[in-house]
Amino acid sequence: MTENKTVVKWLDEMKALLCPDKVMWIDGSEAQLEELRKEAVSTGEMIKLNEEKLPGCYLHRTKPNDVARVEDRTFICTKDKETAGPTNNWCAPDEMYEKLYNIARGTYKGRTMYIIPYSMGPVGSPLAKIGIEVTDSIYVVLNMAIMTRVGAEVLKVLGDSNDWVRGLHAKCDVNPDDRYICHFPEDNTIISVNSAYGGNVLLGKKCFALRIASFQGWKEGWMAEHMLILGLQNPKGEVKYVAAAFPSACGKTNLAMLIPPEYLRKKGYKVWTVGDDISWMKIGPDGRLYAINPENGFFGVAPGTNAQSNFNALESTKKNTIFTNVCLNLDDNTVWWEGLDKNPPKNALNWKGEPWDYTKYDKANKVATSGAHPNSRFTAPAKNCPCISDEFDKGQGVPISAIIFGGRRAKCAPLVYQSKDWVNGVFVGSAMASETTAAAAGAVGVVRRDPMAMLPFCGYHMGDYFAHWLEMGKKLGDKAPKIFNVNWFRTDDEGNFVWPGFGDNARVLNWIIDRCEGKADATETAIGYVPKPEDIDLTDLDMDIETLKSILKVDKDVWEKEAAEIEEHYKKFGDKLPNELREQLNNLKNNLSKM
Ligand code: OXD
Ligand code: MN
Repeated sequence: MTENKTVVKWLDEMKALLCPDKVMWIDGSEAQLEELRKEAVSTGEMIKLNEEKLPGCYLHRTKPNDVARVEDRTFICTKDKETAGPTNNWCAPDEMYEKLYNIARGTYKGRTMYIIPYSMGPVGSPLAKIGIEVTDSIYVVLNMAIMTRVGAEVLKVLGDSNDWVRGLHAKCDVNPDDRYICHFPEDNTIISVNSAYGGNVLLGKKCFALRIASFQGWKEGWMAEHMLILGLQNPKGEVKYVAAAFPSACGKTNLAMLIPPEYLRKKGYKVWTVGDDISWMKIGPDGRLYAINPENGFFGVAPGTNAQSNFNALESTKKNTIFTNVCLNLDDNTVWWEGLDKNPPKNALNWKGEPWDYTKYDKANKVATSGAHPNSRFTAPAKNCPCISDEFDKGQGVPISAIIFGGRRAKCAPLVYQSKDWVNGVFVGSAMASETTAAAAGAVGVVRRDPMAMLPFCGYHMGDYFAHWLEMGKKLGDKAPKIFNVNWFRTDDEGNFVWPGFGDNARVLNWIIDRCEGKADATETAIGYVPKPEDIDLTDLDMDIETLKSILKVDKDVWEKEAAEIEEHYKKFGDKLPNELREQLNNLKNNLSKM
């Protein structure tokens, strides 16, 4: 399909290494994808679901040992260990190539090598980048065909260029002891072996669009971030765009597809989704920051998704979707997951494909007793989403007015606050943290620092990453987006969430946009600008202003402890920590001492 010499050479090397029986270029045509779906059904790799209720939908089950991303087996292999920094696993490239090639050698024997040319971002967009993934998995091909733009067009855009990311995926025998997800940012190369689970094998997503792309952005002067992008439309029909970074499992997909409460909808407010997980941002010709979603679909967590929590996500999964590790309802050949509705199927197979008895479900032991795996997923085309933005497919990107950070903090961060300026905002992002919940393994309430929600995804030294953020701020000057922090998860003395969250988060988004436009007032506090309580609209909400005040409060003792923890967190970065951030921490401590 191409005469690009760099592509041909690498593919020759891959064929010699992997020894496939057959080679197939993925051209992106519906006819070819349909053949592959049929083949996957015939071998049992996928199950065709009820064509009337879920047209074009399939179920796939991974091995029980292969159900999530594996951070402890994820490596950044740069020549110098220092380049990868203290937050990444590192191995010397030569050593890792040798190890991985030994693992992958000959493992495509008896299999087909699928070659997937794909674009991250609309094909031909000035913000897009190209990758080629080879894989021995039809599941990977079909997921990539949803999550990225795949096909011959991509190679036309690539032409003779060497600016493309090499991706080798080999299932091997899905042995967790030999599972590695490795990135060679200096060679634009990704190698993933012994897994067949989404986040480890759909190499366009976390591997390329975050780990490799963050490195590229650092070198080339742009940003690859773990952020949703949404447009908030006001009653005049104007749309303002925000990008928001939250750690995994803090509701990015829900915020991206939010439906405002009825009274705001009636006034004409609406949210348009541009992306739910990743944002690539570049300074545009007018000096503002423009963002695209490099993906073409949603790889969302199924459990908890329902018509109330996220109507738009649920709608997105109703056709042409691949479900992974959910529960199969044998009565009508549809799917189910915990939190979908209150009617678990009576005649069903669980995520492992075993007969499932819903009465035995035990919240304390979900993996063993649930119908769907807690990390089960849907891979749904973005164009299925009822609120997908008109801008989604346009390559020029959307201008970002505000950047929002956030996490789960029971007592610390207020519902929302605005940083004092860009540098202060970078400080807020660098100190971002989330508390573990009962849903995650390990102790409850443990604070995990996750700067800019990039801890598992930053492809280089995080000290350099903070410096890059500061550098971008200098370039943007007064055109820089305003930076905010939100916390939907403040709890009362009984441990109940105070803020209703979900659609009501639109009330907070409105304040954020008003601040960007200089239309709302605020109170300056030690940490930044906090809303005047009367500026958060509580119409139709069962909440009084005193309760709202309680979650806008900045508590001196809590924040002094927080500042001490940030100081500890900063030690990791050694002398790569930018001085500006050290100063910011000192300012915070000073401000608190005056409280
Ligand atoms: C994801 C994640 O899967 O952040 O998007 O873990
Ligand atoms: Mn994510």
